[in-house]
Amino acid sequence: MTGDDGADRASDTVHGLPVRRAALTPEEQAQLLADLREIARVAPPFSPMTGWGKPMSVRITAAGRFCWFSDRKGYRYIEAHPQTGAPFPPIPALALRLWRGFETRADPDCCLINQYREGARMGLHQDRDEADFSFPVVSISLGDPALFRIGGTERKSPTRSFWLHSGDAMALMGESRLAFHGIDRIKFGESALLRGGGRLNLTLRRVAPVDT
Ligand code: MD6
Ligand code: FE
Repeated sequence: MTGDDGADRASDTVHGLPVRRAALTPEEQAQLLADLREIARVAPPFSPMTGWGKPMSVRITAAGRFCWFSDRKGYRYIEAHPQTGAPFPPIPALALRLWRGFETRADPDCCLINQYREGARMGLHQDRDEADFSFPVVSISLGDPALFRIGGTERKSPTRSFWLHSGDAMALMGESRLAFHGIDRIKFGESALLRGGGRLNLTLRRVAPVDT
């Protein structure tokens, strides 16, 4: 049965996407947050430039081998922090556990960390710079609720949206792996997890091909 919010309780899907509500307990969310604070200490978040030369409203950093990066030359994955030149820290164990609930062939080699402060959003985009689209992109939300918009594989395809809450895990995989998606807005200050409000989103991916 599908309700007004697009949720199908029997199979845990929302608008056809696998969504695991409250995949992390409040204690696990606090642990993951502590892990992310340590990552941000050694790999400080930065605001990549958009194609139009304007900084993104979201700040990003990463764990794992790769981090997504964008400047006037375009976007790509990098293996060293743009300011410190250091490699990125290892992916937190709790994040790997959630990934393995969606994909067991190989672990991710990139955990992108997006930081939303008041007014931050993310425009409609596709994630298509990875080598093998048979691997999912797994998303983990922490902090304030976010209105996630999902469309089809063309920018003009119709879109639908639903709220992601702290502790939710979700994946773009199969049919939806190359769907356009974005974050319309954040209910700033609603969650007590982050002091001062805001949202953190982790997206786990496999950037490099898996050796067979
Ligand atoms: C966000 N998420 O939730 C942005 N990408 O802040 C994404 O861009 C995303 O949630 C690929 C797969 C799942 C996602
Ligand atoms: Fe994305």
